[in-house]
Formats: sequence, C-alpha cells, structure tokens
Amino acid sequence: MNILKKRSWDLPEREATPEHIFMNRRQILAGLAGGGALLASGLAPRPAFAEEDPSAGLYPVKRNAAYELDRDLTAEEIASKYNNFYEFGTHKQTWPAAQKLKIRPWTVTLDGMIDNPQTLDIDDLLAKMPLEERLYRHRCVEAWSMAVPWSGFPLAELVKLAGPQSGAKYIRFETFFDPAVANGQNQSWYPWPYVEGLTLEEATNELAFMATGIYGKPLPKQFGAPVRLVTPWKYGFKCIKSVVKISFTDERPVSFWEEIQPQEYGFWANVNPSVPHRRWPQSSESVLGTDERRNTLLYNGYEEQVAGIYKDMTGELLFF
Ligand SMILES: Nc1nc2c(c(=O)[nH]1)N[C@H]1C(S)=C(S)[C@@H](COP(=O)(O)O)O[C@H]1N2
Ligand SMILES: [Mo]
Repeated sequence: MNILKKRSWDLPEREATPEHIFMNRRQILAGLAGGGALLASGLAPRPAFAEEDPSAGLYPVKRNAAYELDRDLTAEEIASKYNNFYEFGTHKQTWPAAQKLKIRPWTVTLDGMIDNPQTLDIDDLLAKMPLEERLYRHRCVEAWSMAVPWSGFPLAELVKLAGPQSGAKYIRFETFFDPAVANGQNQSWYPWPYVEGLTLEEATNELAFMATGIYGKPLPKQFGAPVRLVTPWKYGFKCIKSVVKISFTDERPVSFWEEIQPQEYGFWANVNPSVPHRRWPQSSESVLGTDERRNTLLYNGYEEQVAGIYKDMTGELLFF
C-alpha cells in the first residue's frame, strides 16, 4: 500500500507543502479519527475573542530602525489566520482553537547550568525587559514566507539574567503541555511538548529575539502567546511558541521535528536556497497573502549578522 497516497485524504491543507511526516499505518488510522475532530472544530462557532491581555498597556513599543525590510509587511489579517501551531491542529487555521490557551497566570522557568535559576511570572519578565519593535522576515521550511513587526526583547537579555556557567553550551526551549487545552497534544505519536534548541552563541546573536507582541499589540494566542522565540535566519520551526521553560545545558537538545524525522529536520536549520529539503526545493518562497514568488536568500537575508557564527564549523549539516 502506498502510504503517501493515503495521506492525501487525511490532509485538509492541499496547497501548502506540509511539514508532515511519514507515518506508519497504525498512526494513519489513529490520525483519521483526529482528522474528523479537526474538521468538526473548523465548523464550530468562532470562540469569543481574547479577554483583555494585562500587558496591553505596554504596546506599541519603539521600533528599532536597524532592522529594515526589502519587502512589504504581511497584512495582520492574513498572518493572524495562517499559523503553524501543531498543538492546535496540523492545518493552518489554528487561530480559533488556540483561543483556548490560558496565558495568565504564566511563568517561564530558567534552569540548568546557570547562576540564577528562577521561575519568572510573565508580567514581571515583561517589566524587566527592554521592549522594542523589529521588522523581520520569516521563512517557513514549507516554502512560504511573511514579514511582520514583532515586539519583544533580545534573547541575550534573558541569557544575561540567567547567568550561564562556563560549561553551558546550548539552550533548550520547551512549550507548555496541556492536552485538555491543546487538542493536538492528544496525538500521542508526536513527541510533546514541542522542544527547540540553540547554541549559546546563536542565542546571544543580536538577531535572536523573544517576541511578546506583534502588530503593536500583545501577541495573539495563535502566534505563541505570551512569549515565543524568533530566529529569522533559520527555518520557522525553530521559532518555538508559548515557551514555559528555558534550560541551559552542555548537551545539544533534540528538537520536536528532529525527533520525528531526523533525515529531514536537523538542529541547525539555517535557511539556504541551494540546499533542498528532501521532498521539495528551497530556492524560492511563496509570499503569504500575495501571488508573488521570491527567491529565497541565504540565511534568509541575514548573512551579515550570522554567517560568522558558522564560518569555522566543518562537518555540520547547517542547512536543514
Ligand atoms: N510550540 C510550537 N511552536 C511552533 C510551531 C508549533 O507547531 N508549535 N510551529 C513552528 C513553525 S513550523 C512555524 S513556521 C512558526 C509559525 O509561526 P506563526 O504562526 O507565528 O507564523 O512557528 C513555529 N513554532
Ligand atoms: Mo514552519
């Protein structure tokens, strides 16, 4: 039986190249039941939109003019309704289901090889951090892209607060785990919770950003409220949403997608148009909300800021 053919009736999203994986027969059958539930949730009445976010008064924040775009911003209406957030479904219309996420109280734990382990209340963290707005490109590994105004703070500021010890080499990020709220987390063949990782050098690069807002407002839930990672020179799956734990370690973290399909998704995941994904080319991208296709840029156009990190790395698979 051709498993890949079978997947076509399991996928509501036909145009986008899905990040999906090869599943065995048992998983496909289990997925069918879930697929029915997803369709039903798509037809469900739209949930009441966000209760007032207590951080609303902090925004808009001052734009950092250093980060310029070579293209138009993606319209808020479009970007807000086309989101990868597997906790709330494997399709792109995750925004209605994501409204179930409770974002207060919310804490972020810093632990591992650091001098200042602590659990921070999100509103205390927001008060401590220097908030700014940055216009960044975003390139999903599925070959679509957008450009958005994030608000937030440099990840380097959080690293400073944690006080890494000399042995710490990597940072491991973890998303919440609550299958009662996030229906996708009942799909037990995925390795929940979603995990991502960076080297400490990447994390302290000027571009690495923790987003807490977008379009001059607190982050809507579908974008990964109340705080998510943004690494614009890497494929979008590195930008882990709704972070609850940040651990400093001397071991390279294994990320969610790498755990599922290590032949297709690696640790580094830097954007490179000349290194194809195993199932599709990466040379160009479809610009979300337009008919445009653009040539994809090395490091998604951020070569100047990040190429130095990788210049002496040999034998590493830097681009998938
Ligand atoms: N926790 C979590 N974070 C995640 C994902 C996810 O499914 N769960 N999807 C990733 C992928 S593949 C992309 S492209 C971006 C999408 O971000 P956006 O919805 O804000 O555009 O989030 C990333 N972060
Ligand atoms: Mo993605």
